[in-house]
Amino acid sequence: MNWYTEQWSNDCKFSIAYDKKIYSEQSSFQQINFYQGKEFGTFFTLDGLMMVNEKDEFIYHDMIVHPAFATNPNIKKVLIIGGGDGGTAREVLRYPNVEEVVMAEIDERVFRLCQQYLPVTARGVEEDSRMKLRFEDGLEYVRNAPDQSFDLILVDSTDPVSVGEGLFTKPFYKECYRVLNADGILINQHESPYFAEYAANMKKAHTKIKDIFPITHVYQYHMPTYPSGHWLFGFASKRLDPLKNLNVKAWEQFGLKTKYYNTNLHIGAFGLPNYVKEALNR
Ligand code: AAT
Repeated sequence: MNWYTEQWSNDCKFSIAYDKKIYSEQSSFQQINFYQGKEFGTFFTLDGLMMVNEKDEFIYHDMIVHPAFATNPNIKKVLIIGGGDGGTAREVLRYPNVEEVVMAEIDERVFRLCQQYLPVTARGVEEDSRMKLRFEDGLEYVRNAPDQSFDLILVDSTDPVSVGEGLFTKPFYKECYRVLNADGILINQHESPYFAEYAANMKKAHTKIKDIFPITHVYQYHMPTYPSGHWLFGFASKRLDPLKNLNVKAWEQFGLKTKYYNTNLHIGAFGLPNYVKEALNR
């Protein structure tokens, strides 16, 4: 039996049995590996960390996309930063009102390999005429984007090491604020409260975002293959509040069938455990 093993903390490891290592490449940015196993199907890792697998990707991709659309059902222009597997774009493109989706992904190889090996997330994304693919650093992309040019920014990024580091900095969040319009929403990959290293990243991100956006929240979901299984997204905006402005009727009118998200869960997801509230000073 072959085992893919990931170090979750100094003293804790997580393993998945796999039948085949499908592909391996060192791109200009990171080590990309694809595996195939029985429990999670096909999965890929970047620099030895789980990114996406066929079995639990619906949880992450539902939760990064739908809470923002249930808060503002009129979102038309979306910027995805990272998200090279295509899963976030796939969910955004289900909304008929969306007119334009820019995906700024630093590593084109991730996208091309997912088109080949992970069609569950990548299929059909490039073919949608609303999609604009930009293979460049997300930080550079927002620096060069005009003021108030997006309704929604989704930061679907790796952890803040190597290429993902710039996406957890104050200058980046400031640029996001500038390029969002008055009803703009920023959702960001917000790490995890449980293991110390991830909790430190979570705290750093929240402190910086709180200094820039008037409305900030953190919401949780259960991600079986990410360290500890307890993972977070940040919600930041200029005006809209994900609880006060939640528009259940409008979201239900979209008629989307989702496997994880629903509007009751939306409300619950923003209720954080006490130790997380404390760590975030909320
Ligand atoms: N949809 C869930 C998958 C990911 S992958 C995150 C993507 O972010 C990768 O394709 C990576 O190449 C891209 N990325 C990293 N840094 C940058 C950057 N500076 N600009 C643009 N794209 C970037 C998220 C997994 C989350 C894992 C949590 N443990």
